[in-house]
Amino acid sequence: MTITITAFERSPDGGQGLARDTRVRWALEEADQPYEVRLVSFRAMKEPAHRALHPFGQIPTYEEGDLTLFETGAIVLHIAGRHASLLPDDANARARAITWMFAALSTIEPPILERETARLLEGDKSWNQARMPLVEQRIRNRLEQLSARLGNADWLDGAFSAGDLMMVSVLLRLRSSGLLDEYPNLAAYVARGEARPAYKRAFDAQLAVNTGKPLTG
Ligand code: GTB
Repeated sequence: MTITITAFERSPDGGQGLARDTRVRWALEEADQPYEVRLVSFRAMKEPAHRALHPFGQIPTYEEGDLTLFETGAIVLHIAGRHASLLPDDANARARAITWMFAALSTIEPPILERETARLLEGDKSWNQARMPLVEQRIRNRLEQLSARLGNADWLDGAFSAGDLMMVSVLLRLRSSGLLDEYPNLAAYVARGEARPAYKRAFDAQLAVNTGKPLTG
């Protein structure tokens, strides 16, 4: 059955992998699942046809036959559930990998989003300069804890899983902040994720949409 996802017609980052369709594309590439992409404009995202797929008027969405999903956590979990390359068969290992997916979305991503909101939407407020160090410290606290847990391992719990896919996707949002570089094992962890052929295919496909250049090879 054809899988169709939605993505920005024009991403604010020019297709540098920050929009959340990247993690869905990455999961589909890891699972070797072909998919189609329907591009939507910011205006179309808020119209009834798209809101019927996504109540909050956002991307990405996922359609497969009569199934429609939104929320990248749910979408990646759905894809991963059918592919041992993303979620191990062993019940306990599978539950732990899912735990890391939730940790990425519920514990690590919120302070990172808070920083983005503070920068992009509150940069002109008089109190922004005083608040920013507090926001960044909250990120550092989480990175320090994550760094301690990862240690010298390649991935968070044995083999690469959907937990790593989600964690790397979330950490990537810190790329331009310099914060990740304060934790060399986390910076190396993210680089390992980005070096995966499936990630590269996902990244290139998103970039091609935004540059208008066709994919090669
Ligand atoms: N919790 C939802 C999920 O995980 O699926 C969040 C979905 C979401 O935030 N979607 C964003 C969106 O549709 C795109 S990814 N925004 C438009 C809107 O709300 O009107 C967030 C994003 C977008 C662009 C960049 N960038 O270019 O740097 C980074 C992150």
